[in-house]
Amino acid sequence: MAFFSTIKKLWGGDTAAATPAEAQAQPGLQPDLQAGQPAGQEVDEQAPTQPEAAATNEAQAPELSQAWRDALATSLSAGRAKISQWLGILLTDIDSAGPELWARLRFLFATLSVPEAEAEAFVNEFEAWAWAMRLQKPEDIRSELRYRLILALDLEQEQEERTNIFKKFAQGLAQTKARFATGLGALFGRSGGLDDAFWEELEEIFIMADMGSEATQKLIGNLKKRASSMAVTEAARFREVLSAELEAIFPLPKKPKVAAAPEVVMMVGVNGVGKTTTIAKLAYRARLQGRKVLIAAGDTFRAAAIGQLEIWAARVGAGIFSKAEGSDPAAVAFEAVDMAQREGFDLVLLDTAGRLHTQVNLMEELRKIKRVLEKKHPGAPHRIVLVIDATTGQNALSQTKLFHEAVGVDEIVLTKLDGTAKGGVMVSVAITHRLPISFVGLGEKMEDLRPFVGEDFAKALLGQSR
Ligand SMILES: Nc1nc2c(ncn2[C@@H]2O[C@H](COP(=O)(O)OP(=O)(O)O)[C@@H](O)[C@H]2O)c(=O)[nH]1
Ligand SMILES: [Mg+2]
Repeated sequence: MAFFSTIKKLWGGDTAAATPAEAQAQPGLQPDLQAGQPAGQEVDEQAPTQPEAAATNEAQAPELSQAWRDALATSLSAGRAKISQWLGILLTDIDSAGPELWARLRFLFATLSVPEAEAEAFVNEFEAWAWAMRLQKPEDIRSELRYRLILALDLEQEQEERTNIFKKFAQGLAQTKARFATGLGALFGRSGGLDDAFWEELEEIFIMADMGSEATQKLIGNLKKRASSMAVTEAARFREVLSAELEAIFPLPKKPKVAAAPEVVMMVGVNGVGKTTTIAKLAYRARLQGRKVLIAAGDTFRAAAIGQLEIWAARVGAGIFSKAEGSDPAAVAFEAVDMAQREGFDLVLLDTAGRLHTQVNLMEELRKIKRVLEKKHPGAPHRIVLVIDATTGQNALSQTKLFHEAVGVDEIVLTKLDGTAKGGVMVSVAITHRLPISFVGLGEKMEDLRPFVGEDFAKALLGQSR
């Protein structure tokens, strides 16, 4: 889903880009490139819904030079979504977030025939963000604007952005890879065949990369089968086998069926793993995709947890539902969904406690929340997302077992992959529990939560390029 409701059709929603000729064949989809004036300009001047701030900006909007308009038009008419090129043009000679940038963004959106109200909302929200964050440095503006455009225009699956994410991913995995790759390099450099010594050494490398013994045994078993089916018998060709196996290990997250709004996502995980931060990042993503998000403060165990969520909600533009410290979390869940139904929210992200007096209490509490949600809103919770911290290595595995047995986990978000050598734990979680990893946390910034692609993970780990 894209924030700009009509725009993604321009690129077919996938890497297959519509050429200008193809777009022309579909009236209404072709950016108005030749006109010199953005499409919808007339509507612009008398849009009754325009917020006051925007109207003021419009009045003082600087003239955009013809050369600049031409450069943008040429880039857009290339027929592919080239976000870095557009950004380069948008930000040429821009050194602060101000009227010139807003005018350029409005022109870009109008040229792409983005619905007027949605374009205005984008510009106003970005302006408010830049102001609130006091982030005026060109590199901060660029990175935030890029993320917002990618999500609003639904470009995350485009070739360029996938390569970009892959680079970040490879950086985040650098330490895991270092531990993994040195041993593998030596092993694959050997001239011999796949004898016992080979398998033993491989096993040791997996254990060292924090895969754990159970998962390692399974992986070795799979690799033996795969090597024989691929007819690979020598160490020098084993990289292909490992790469294929790693790519196949990760199940894809299921798309939840949401019969009636809101979609309810229950976030679980022990304290400190990054649950609250991840809720904020997910809320932010969903907001930039044009969804109305309600965050529910179900961790009523600590007052600080409620306060932290309230601040995040305000910062990312989400609604918040909270009750006093010590309230029944199941009541929070119930009332939050009630509020979401009444007020037309698309998505509810429910935070939960990560620590109670005993583990039994915590699991009981989570089961109760789940039951209450099921009763209140058929289909809910649509997803139970377990957040785990990659730096905890093998602990991640026991946490997955605990939560999965108690409430049934649908998918995993793995945080703090940046700066750990223990990324191998992803493989053991995937092999042991057959659970999909939907997102990975590659840092503390909002844009550092990115969709996980198993194939890219395998390539990054083995030092291959996309
Ligand atoms: N480096 C890094 N830090 C993270 C990531 N995700 C969360 N954190 C940090 O982990 C700490 C704990 O996060 P919090 O969301 O409060 O954890 P919670 O107790 O599970 O809710 C905070 O300092 C976060 O900034 C990540 O992907 N990378
Ligand atoms: Mg928390």
